[in-house]
Parts: sequence; structure tokens; C-alpha cells
Amino acid sequence: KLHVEMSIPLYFGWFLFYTVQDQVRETATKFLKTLEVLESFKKHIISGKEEAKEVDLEQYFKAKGTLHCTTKFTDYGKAEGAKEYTDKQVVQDLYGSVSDLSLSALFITPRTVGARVSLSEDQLQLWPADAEKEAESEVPGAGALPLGSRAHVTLGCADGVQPVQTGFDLLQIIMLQKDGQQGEQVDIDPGTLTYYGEGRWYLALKEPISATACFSSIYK
Ligand code: 2AM
Repeated sequence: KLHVEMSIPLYFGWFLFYTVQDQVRETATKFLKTLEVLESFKKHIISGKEEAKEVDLEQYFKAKGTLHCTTKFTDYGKAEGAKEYTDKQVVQDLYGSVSDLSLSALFITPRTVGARVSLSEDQLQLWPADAEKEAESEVPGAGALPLGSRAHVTLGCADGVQPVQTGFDLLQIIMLQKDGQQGEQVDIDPGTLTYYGEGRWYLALKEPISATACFSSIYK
């Protein structure tokens, strides 16, 4: 039997199908446009300054290429646990498998815009046990959150911001929710929008977006 060892990629994740990427991008643009004209958004402008000012969010956030939900950033083997993850039986078995990701919320901060992904039990098998713990230094307490809390699709980043920030921003919002912060709520068409201060907005979708994706990896 021919044995081919897998070389370690830059990262593993679920890659949204192309037609689905277009739909999700459209939904994200609609979300940004809705925010821009919302009175309560203008009041707490993205800089955190409490003054009304025009802002073009589509200019402010730069797209970051293929839409995906990273499971493990392996950095060609340089990241901690990269080889162990690549060699995992479930990673090998489910490589190339297709499933639907449930995008349950959209959020923006002064740094990033993203979609929260609510992983199924099956999908959680591919989620690294230490993904949330790894974020502890950026988001204290994140290590105690349920597995999969960090799962997201990066939709855009402000100038000079790396996409890894999106997961930290999401974890920070989840920490605030866990601490019982009510925030300031506004009902808008797709769901409930909450403002958590410091330019952080979270839209819980009434109807989650189902996004078909393939579990695979990227080499650049
Ligand atoms: P993202 O998953 O938030 O978009 C290539 O840089 C991809 O790997 C991006 O999708 C990025 O963020 C993710 N990534 C980069 N560094 C990472 C890290 N240290 N931990 C987890 N994901 C990372």
C-alpha cells in the first residue's frame, strides 16, 4: 500500500463554497449598510468617540480573501500542536468532507468584522481542544468558555489588523455576554443588535445562515 504522508499546511478549516461566499459577503455588506444609517450606531461611532460622524464601513474594513472558518493554524508545522493535529485520525478521515456551517451572528469591532459559527457535534470533532485556551493571553478567561466559542469566519479587518484578531474579538464579546452584560439592544430586521461598548456590536440572527463548506487546508 502506498503511504503518502501529509505535508503540514498553513492552516486547516472549512472553506465556504464559492456561491455561498458571494451570499455571505452580500449579507455582510447589508449588515454594514444597516449599521451606517442606524441612529444608535452613529451615536457610538466606531472610534468609540460619542459624537455623530459619517463613516463608510465598507471602506474601513478590507476583505481578507477566501471565506473560511479556521480550525487549526498550523503554520507549515511551526505552530504548537501542528503535527499532532495534522496526524489526527479524524482530521485525515474528514479531510475533503462537506458540511453546513451555521452562521448564528454577525459582529463588528473597531478592528474586525466577522460571523460567529455555531459548530455541530460532528464539526466539533475537528475543533482543537486548546483553541480557546490559546487565546487566554489576549482574552483572559477565554480558556473556560465552551469548545468552539472561537469559531468564526473573518469578513474583513481594519487597516493593519491581522485576521487572527477576529476570533479574539468574538471571544471578548462572548465573555461579556457570559458576565451578564446587557448592552444596549436594538431590534432590526435580521435579529437583535446589541452594543457592548468600545465599538463592539453583535447581531444575533433570528435565522442562522447555513453555509455549505468543505473541510480542507491551504498552502500559500
Ligand atoms: P482567521 O481564522 O481569524 O481568519 C491565515 O492567516 C488564517 O489563519 C487566517 O484565517 C487567520 O485568522 C488564521 N490564523 C492566523 N494566525 C492564527 C493563530 N495564531 N491562531 C489561529 N488562527 C490563526
